[in-house]
Amino acid sequence: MKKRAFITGIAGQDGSYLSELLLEKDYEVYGIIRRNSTPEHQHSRIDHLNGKIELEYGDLLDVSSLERMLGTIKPDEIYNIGAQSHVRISFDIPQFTVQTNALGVLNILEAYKYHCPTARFYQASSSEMFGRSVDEDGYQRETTKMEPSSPYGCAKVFGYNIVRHYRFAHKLFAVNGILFNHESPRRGSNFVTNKVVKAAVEISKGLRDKLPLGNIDSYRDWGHSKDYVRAMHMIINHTEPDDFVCATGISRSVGDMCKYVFNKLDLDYKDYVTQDERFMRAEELKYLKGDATKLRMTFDWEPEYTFETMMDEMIEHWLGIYKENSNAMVNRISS
Ligand code: G4F
Repeated sequence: MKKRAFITGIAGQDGSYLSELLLEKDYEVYGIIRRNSTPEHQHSRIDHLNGKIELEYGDLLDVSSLERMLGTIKPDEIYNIGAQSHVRISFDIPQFTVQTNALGVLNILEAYKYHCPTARFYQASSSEMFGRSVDEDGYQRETTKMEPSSPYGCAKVFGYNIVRHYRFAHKLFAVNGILFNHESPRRGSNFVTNKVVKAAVEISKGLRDKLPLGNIDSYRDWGHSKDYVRAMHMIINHTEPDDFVCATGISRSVGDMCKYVFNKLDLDYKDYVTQDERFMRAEELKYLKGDATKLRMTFDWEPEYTFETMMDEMIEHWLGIYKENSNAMVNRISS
């Protein structure tokens, strides 16, 4: 019989790549999408999977929808990757963020415990949980103390801990993947990589002349979402339930990333990037760099993309969009 996977956040960047991976592995794939007033934008990342995956309306805050889905589907694997995933926006909507990213995890764990306790459960935990705490060697790893510094990070710490609690208290196969930043052409264009690539391409086409950003001196460890969903599948299929960091181990500043992208388009980012208070954070994490030794040693996991091949793919994506439609989505200010 085919394995069944249930994915929250299926319409997002990771949900779409994960669905593709699981379909390749011959899974039946189910997922929930949240009701949205502009449904045509909601499926854009999974339109190509139409007819291959099963979608229903649901929400991490709507326990009845979770119970109905888990009770009827009886999945073998549950991937909880739905969230309010934007760190800066979590300062604007802290209560919604905490409800979804913390209480939402508890809601789905309860439905899992009651309706399909023999399934395996993956929780999308985040490097934001470490916050301002960095080990002496400059890395963050599974043993690093957690000192989150955003409503998003605080909520993710709750999610991480409640998953571990359900593992130990109720003997459930519930695990955390602690993922550092991961990007792709499917990344929302209000996250910094895709915001920069989209704007740089627009500038190269003469469609705009400035790119307002927040802090360009912060460092991030950027990998590719496709590599990271492979890690999710390995983690949930381990011989025993455990938690793993997933990262490249290489950190670059936002400014370095801008330099790479603009150079590729024969531009100098310093001529276009401005600093805008709107995109600064009440508390910034200056330096994130992950140590994924445990993941690499346990599963032989290695990223297939480098920073350069990933950014090149994103640049090609936006160049392709503007080739097709020279006025596509210009000048939308994003967070
Ligand atoms: O792309 P970002 O918004 O990602 P951030 O905040 O690091 O969070 C992402 O990665 C986390 C894993 O570590 C996930 F848990 C989370 O869900 C999300 O996927 O910002 C990256 C850096 C930050 O330092 C930010 O301050 O870029 C800086 N930045 C500078 N200007 C900007 C901007 N970020 C955004 N979004 N927009 C700007 O204009």
